[in-house]
Amino acid sequence: ALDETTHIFKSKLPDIPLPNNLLLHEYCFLKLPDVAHRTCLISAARSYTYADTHGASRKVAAGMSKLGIQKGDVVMILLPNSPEFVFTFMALSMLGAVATTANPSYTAAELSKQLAVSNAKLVVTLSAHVHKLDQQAQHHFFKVVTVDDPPENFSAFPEGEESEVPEVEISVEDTVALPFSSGTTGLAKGVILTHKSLVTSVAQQMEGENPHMYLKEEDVVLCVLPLFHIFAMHIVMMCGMRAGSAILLIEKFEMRALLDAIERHRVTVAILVPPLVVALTKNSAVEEYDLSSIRLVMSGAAPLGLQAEEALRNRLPDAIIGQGYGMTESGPVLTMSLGFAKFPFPTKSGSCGTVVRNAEMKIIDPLTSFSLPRNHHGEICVRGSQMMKGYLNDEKATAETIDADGWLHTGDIGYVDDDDEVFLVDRAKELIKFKAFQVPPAELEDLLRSHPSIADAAVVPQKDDAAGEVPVAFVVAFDLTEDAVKDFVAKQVVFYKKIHKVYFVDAIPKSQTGKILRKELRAKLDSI
Ligand code: AYL
Repeated sequence: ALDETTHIFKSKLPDIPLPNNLLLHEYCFLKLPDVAHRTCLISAARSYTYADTHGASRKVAAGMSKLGIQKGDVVMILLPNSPEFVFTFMALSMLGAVATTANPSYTAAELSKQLAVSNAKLVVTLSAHVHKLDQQAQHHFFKVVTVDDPPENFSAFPEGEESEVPEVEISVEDTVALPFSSGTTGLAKGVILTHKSLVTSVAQQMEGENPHMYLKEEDVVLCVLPLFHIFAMHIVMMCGMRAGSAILLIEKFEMRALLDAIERHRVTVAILVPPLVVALTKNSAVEEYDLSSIRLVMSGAAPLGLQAEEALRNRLPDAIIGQGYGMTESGPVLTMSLGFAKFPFPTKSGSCGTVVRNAEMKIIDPLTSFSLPRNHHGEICVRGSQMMKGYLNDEKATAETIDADGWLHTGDIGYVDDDDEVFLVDRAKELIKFKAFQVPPAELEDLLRSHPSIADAAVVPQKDDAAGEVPVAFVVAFDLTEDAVKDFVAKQVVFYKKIHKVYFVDAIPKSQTGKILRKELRAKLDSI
């Protein structure tokens, strides 16, 4: 049966009309008239109703407009989980401007790259981070505002009057978010997500007679994962607001504080990554708290071990537990557990869910590119209007990811079983995932090669119990110690990109076209 026939997989749920004529902020605030006085955001300092959140977003939109932010301008949001993150994001959507989000733990070098590539005009941040924003770097000028008291020579978070929000003509094809991702190969690139792609993606979860992911107004959704990453940005902020749920913003992860917040605010929906699932099952403090309010747990963004999944079921016997599988470029959700649906379907442990509605999925043979039937392993491809438009200013990388027929190639290896459930088995792309954080090997290789005593380098993942994977380096060097190599990298990157082990070699194995033979290096690691 392995011929050219196209085996296309669809959701078990019927396609629906998509509301993707709406702009993202209009869609996220669609329930405003009904839920105006319900809680939207809960932060340590205070809570905001939907009316408060909408009003504050409009005031920020007016303020940013006065600062000169116009349609199409890119603004970097460099904030921890906070109400101001949400206000700024929604304000940018209202202005037809673009939010590029970054990790506040990034180093100055990492930030200046993203600022330059995205051509950001403004950074919204905390005073603690302004020292990392080098306005001279790469000859790229941008303004900085802080949401707390600004240090000398910096400005405060702009707020105008709601009546001052300018009238802007915005198309659903315009970019609204520009998260960065390295995709299947190379350096981090700006991922162009339009109003249409994100509205489609939220609608794929939230709409229809049987929504694929059923959230209610009464739900309290945990936001402990960072909003700067597409996972929480999409499923917690956008889906949570569309549903009219309350969103509990956790600024900084600390186990006891988290457990206390879950208990105190009666969290019903917990969106997690695998290391947090493991923490919830292994940490003995968990037993001291009442977590019985949790009705749904979703894990995503990295592989969840079967043992961790089972242990969580034992810990929370009444909760629905399942996974979502996404990729920044795919807008982001590809599959989600149908156990989360309003009228749920039975699901199996280890499954990443079923492809979302109004989308197509196929599994292709990596060598022949022919599509494969059920139960055969191959590269997962997806197609639908939720996908990114492409990478910013990078036609080559875009063409390598989205083919001429509109299929997005994920670089993930998996299969679809007899019940339409998708299982991931491997990652064929370069990307390393430390916990659920992206580590692009190409970036670390460039950095290593910039060292005067390093002639060549390759970075690959090594399996790790705590982090899933950690980056390790093979280097061709003279007169260097392992610690010197590690320190050189550690000083210039965020904590999760640090090199954990260095192997000195005579040469990096490469193909005739000069591509690093990563499989060979990974096999070498397995034999060490
Ligand atoms: P990025 N299991 C295993 N690997 C996963 C899973 C999963 N459930 N989800 C994502 N990955 C890996 O761009 C996979 O290799 O987005 C994928 O190509 O940082 C890569 O992570 C993409 O990494 C959701 C559910 C968003 C998940 C996401 C994931 C966003 C991670 C929305 O509802």
